[in-house]
Amino acid sequence: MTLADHPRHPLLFGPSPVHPLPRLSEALGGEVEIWAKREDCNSGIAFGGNKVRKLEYLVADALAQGCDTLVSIGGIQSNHTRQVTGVARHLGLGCVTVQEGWVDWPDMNYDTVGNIQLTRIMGGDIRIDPAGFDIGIRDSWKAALTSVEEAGGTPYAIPAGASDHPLGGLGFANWAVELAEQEAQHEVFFDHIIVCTVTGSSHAGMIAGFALEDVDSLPRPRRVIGVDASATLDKTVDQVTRIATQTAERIGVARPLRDDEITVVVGYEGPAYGVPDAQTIEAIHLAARTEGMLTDPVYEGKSLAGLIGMIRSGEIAPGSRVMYCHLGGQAALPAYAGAPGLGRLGGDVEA
Ligand code: 5PA
Repeated sequence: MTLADHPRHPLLFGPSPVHPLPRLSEALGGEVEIWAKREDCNSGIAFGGNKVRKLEYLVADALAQGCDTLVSIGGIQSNHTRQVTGVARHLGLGCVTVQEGWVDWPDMNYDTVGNIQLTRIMGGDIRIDPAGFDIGIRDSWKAALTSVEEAGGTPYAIPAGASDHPLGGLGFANWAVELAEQEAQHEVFFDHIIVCTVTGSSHAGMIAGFALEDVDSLPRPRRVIGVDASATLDKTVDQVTRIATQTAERIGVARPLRDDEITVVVGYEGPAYGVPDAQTIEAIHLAARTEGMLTDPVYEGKSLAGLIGMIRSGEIAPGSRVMYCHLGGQAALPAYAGAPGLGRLGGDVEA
């Protein structure tokens, strides 16, 4: 089977935009050319984001099965559950989302603004659960699925981040194919791809998608670098490896993946999932103040910190051309308004 054999229900505007970030590149020494591919503005549904891209494949399956309610899980400020709820509304389906206490964050508005506010506006059936951060399968999610059945509905099960699902990697395998087309249009080649990784299927899908490329036809080797923002590294690496392998098989990659195709870097995850540190804030400020490109303190601020750190350390060598995959997430920013540098005055970390 190939990627094109999998039914896809279109939810995006089309290919997500790509563009250079010349002032950010300049601020980091001007020797590495940085571009962004913008999943944060990929769709008109609920502000878009990486999950809408993944859901193109999952909802095609849900509709084919005749399901009437999407059931998923995330934290209180989950971007994923906001996007699942938006997609359900767009399709005229019901939606139940379990929202756990993944982050112990002291903002008094944490559980009313941002993603959860948007999910409530869309009329989502939100089930709050106090359990802490875990990307695995949870009993509360199984209970939500059962409750839909008991009420006479037909649920479609979407795990955290739409990742640990047979079709979870397809959206970002398609991202890799789309990027190669955009490279041809712009006559450029990206030797580094930077992506935030937590539940793993954005990163894993790309690995599988790029594994379809004929390496000998590329001008230079391509490295896909996942920047961990889970702070539970072993679980994320395990999940990325598993989903990349399954997805590669599913789309017809005719060889096992090599170890060097699966790279997760650490050091940018901050003190815990959902908690920024000084490098996260500095990264958010730098992209915002050089390019007007906004990022959040849970995911993209951390992958951006990774990009900045690897350019400064020389791990991404002068002469490289980098594609920063912006996966969305800005809707969480109001929930962090009490943090110095993210709303409250002070906390400026100048580059
Ligand atoms: C998320 C995830 P993966 O989960 O595919 O690894 O992507 C990480 C990621 N950037 C990166 C943004 C903006 C994200 O929202 N978010 C989760 C959520 O519940 O929102 C799945 C964790």
